Amino acid sequence: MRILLLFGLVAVALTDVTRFEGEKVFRLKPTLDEHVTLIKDLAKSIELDFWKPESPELVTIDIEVDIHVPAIYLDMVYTMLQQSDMQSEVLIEDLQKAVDGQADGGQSPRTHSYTKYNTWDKIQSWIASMASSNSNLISKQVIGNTYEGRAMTLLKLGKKSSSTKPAIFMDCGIHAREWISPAFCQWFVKEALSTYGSDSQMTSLLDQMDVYVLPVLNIDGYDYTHKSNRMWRKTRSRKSGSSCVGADPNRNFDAGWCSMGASSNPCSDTFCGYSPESEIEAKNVANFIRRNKSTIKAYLTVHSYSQLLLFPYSYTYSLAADHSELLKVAEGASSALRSLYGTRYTSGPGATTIYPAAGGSDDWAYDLGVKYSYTFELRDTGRYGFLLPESQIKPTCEETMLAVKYIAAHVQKNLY
Ligand code: DDK
Ligand code: ZN
Ligand code: ZN
Repeated sequence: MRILLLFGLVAVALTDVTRFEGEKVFRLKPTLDEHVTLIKDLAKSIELDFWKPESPELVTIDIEVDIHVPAIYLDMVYTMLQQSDMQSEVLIEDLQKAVDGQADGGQSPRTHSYTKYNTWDKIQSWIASMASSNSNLISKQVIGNTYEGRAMTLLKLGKKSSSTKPAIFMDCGIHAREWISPAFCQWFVKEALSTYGSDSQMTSLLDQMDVYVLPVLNIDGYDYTHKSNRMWRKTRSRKSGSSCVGADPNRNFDAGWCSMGASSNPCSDTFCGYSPESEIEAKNVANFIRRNKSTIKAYLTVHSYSQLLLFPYSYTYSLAADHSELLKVAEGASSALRSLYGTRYTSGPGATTIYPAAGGSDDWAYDLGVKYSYTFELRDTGRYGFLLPESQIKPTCEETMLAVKYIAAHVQKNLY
């Protein structure tokens, strides 16, 4: 009997997948201080999943607030909305339907695909095969392991050279649920390899510079979103004394750490961690960039959603020393992006364009001396949010390529 019970528990643990039947995503528009207070109070009393901004502490007046509400709290939220005069709309009627609808091509393919959201296992073997098939243009190196022991493999793109070349560093998948981000890093690697030699800009970029690509930074979290909870954001680190798992890797870098727009509550989605670089994934990336700080000229980090191109600072309202150049390049990159499908991006410093957020990788890299430091928030603006349909992977990646190439061209122009 005990044995049976044990087997039962193990079986439940192995198949414990969070489902979202009947759950909704609302967009609230707080226009009064009372609205803001109401949202924050609600977040204290019930379990809400903040999509935008990513935690209740970041809610302010006159911004859009997208929240995912579990079915059991729907009545409560409707009542609250009726009693206040806050404007609101339902973005997603049934979250489980949206999750299921994200893969619009039927069953998941056996093989890796650039127009699907690949699992970590598929991405891992894709990394291995990319690195072994194009040895004149690509190599790989492990920069450390994740909390759960997965190897963080960095791809280095660029024509082989006997001397050290200046480089651009790009990571994707800092946040687990932002699936379009790793899809973009994979797309970038494919495009770089397949257009080298035919596209003059890509050829000159990879002749003169190296581009380091980390396809998934938060691998443990990404794997968890495929296997257990699609809406997970943080790492998967555990600490004795807390029942809550993980920290926000984009609040864990040593840049005004945990001072504003981050939470010291281990259960929060914007938990800054127990100390700067307490998350091994952040530490591994920071160590690599520190070691190569003299060659790394640009740092790009890819997130979703909101269609923003952000640059320092987010931990302070002060403008970066290079503000006007960073803004000019961001605006150029945004208009290059828009030229393809008309997708509109907003650019500006993080603190005023999205929200104050200390401990971000972009601010950290910038203060280390990496001047061209940018955070992308890819499609969309909330219709699907994190559940961007696979049919949008291709257009999103195509347009984002134009922005990344625009920034790279500017970096290249300013090398010597
Ligand atoms: O980490 C965040 O909350 C978003 C991406 Se989901 C970016 C915030 C601005 C850049 C942080 N330095
Ligand atoms: Zn993110
Ligand atoms: Zn985001």
